Amino acid sequence: MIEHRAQTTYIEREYRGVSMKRTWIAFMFLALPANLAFAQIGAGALTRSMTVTVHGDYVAAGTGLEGVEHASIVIDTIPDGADVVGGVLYWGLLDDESRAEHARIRINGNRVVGKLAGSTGGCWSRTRSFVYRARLTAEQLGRDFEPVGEDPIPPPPGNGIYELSGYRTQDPTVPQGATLVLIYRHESSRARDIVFYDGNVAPTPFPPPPFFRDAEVEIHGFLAQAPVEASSTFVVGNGDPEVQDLLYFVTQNGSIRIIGFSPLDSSDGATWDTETVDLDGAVEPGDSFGTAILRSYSVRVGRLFGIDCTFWAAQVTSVTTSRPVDADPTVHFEERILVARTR
Ligand SMILES: [Ca+2]
Ligand SMILES: [Ca+2]
Repeated sequence: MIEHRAQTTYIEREYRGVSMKRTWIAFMFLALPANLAFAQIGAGALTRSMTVTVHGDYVAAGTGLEGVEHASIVIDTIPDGADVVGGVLYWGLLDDESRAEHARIRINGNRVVGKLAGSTGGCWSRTRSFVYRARLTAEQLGRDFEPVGEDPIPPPPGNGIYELSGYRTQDPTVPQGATLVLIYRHESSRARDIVFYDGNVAPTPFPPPPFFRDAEVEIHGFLAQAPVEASSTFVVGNGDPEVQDLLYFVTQNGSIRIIGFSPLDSSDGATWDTETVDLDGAVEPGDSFGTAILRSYSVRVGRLFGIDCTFWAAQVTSVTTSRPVDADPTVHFEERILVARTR
């Protein structure tokens, strides 16, 4: 969502982990007004938190959490015969300060305590945005799981409804949304490197129109094998359908794949987006990195200018690989953070 920032123009000095194209930095400085007020705001970073190599892939889906006491994430794209080996739940919120309750959420009634992945500036009169991460084993995800779909139903978890509740909703906390990423293994599937980056990137500085702002995250941790099948998922909070943006992926050799136009529109529900770009045939054999980019366009609001006040929580990427698969991928998910069944 866009936020008015009257009388203040922000230029960040610290932009760790992400970079803006130099040409646009130059344009921005040429366009700066003489009475510019400098303010330092943290823009944050996404860093690699996990790589899992399996005969399989990931699926991801999200939900908005703003204004509701509970919500559900529907997973319905796991292929028949696959087994879930574990998953990662991301959630984000706005607040004026860090609180222990931010780390708490329930999935299917089971209490989860997450870890802070990153925090940057906030929006909507809240000074901070927070992203939390919880790795969950298949056993943990399967407790009180409600399967849907055709018979025969595989052992839980899998395709079905994952209910979220128990997150802090009291003012001034504003929960934004959550995304569940499940890793599955399938005996007939090709091997894939599945790479998780998470943290918090907020491209909040306000260039005047017609300029835009790119936040970039370089994705490493994979080695592509022909014929390449790949995809990458953006997890972003606080997208406003009225303010334009672009999500795209640039491969090692410069091929570009774009997700529609203005995808940060809270299509998961207020106010969250989980958006996946298909990279089949774009990533080339032997590639070992690519760049995910979140572009925010300027918009005029009365006499002021702003960009969509989004915060980028995570990026999950899978690429077919020739690397050896993990002997036991389940170990990646054993963080012992699901506390108890509390239903
Ligand atoms: Ca938008
Ligand atoms: Ca969307």
